[in-house]
Amino acid sequence: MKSSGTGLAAADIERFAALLDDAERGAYEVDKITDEAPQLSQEDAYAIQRALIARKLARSDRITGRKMGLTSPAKMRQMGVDKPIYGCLLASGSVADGARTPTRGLIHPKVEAEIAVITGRELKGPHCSVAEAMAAIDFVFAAIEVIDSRYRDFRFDLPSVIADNTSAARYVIGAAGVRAAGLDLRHLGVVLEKNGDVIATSAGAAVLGHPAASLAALANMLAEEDESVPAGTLVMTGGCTEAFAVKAGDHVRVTVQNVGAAALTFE
Ligand code: OOG
Ligand code: MG
Repeated sequence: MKSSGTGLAAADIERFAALLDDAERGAYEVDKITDEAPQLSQEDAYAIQRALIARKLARSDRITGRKMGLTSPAKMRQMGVDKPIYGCLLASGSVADGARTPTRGLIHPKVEAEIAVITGRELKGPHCSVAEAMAAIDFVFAAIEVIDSRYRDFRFDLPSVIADNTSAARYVIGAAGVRAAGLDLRHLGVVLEKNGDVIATSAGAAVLGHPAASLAALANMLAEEDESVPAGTLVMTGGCTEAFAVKAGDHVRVTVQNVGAAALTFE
């Protein structure tokens, strides 16, 4: 039996979703899906991602927002993948600003400095422009994403990482955001610190030229699934810098100029 619109049998979609779900819950690495299914299309990959999310929702998890990934040159270069992707943020991954979070339960976590937004009106693709996306942003926050690929050695290709909910693991949204009106998101400086040392610097423009371009790209990609970005959606626009490995004891802080900061300690 084929599932509609994909080349993979429905049973295979479920099997790959279960493989990734189990790996995340058990905190162990697995071979990337394309090792077994080299022809995996992007469509198949998003079908696996949806099945993976459905498994989590069936255990009473909740979708808290969306995330974009591989939106900056630094990330694309680091991962050897050259196209933006999207995934879901889940309540189980939310960590309060300034809180401590265990590394136990993670495989090989890395942190990313991100700019997050909350939308004030619905955005619908496929022709959503950067200007429309900018006008739809109500609030802006500094954010940290903790990514944790379920794949061996954090190595993957585009379909495999899409299936794995774009390596999503945990995230921190700065406790205090600011209104977007009047902010020039392109030119905001972004500083990533680990244990008090600056380990990377960037600017909003690193994210597809403008963080709102990432939001527009999300709306345009979701249009392919007949979905929109509803008003009130939290969106992480993607790492502005490359990602950095972290271990227990590390303190991470992301500061976004004129916006605020987000911090997290691993234990
Ligand atoms: C994929 C997820 C990338 C980002 O912000 O670019 C991502 C990965 O690099 O593991 O979340
Ligand atoms: Mg990210």
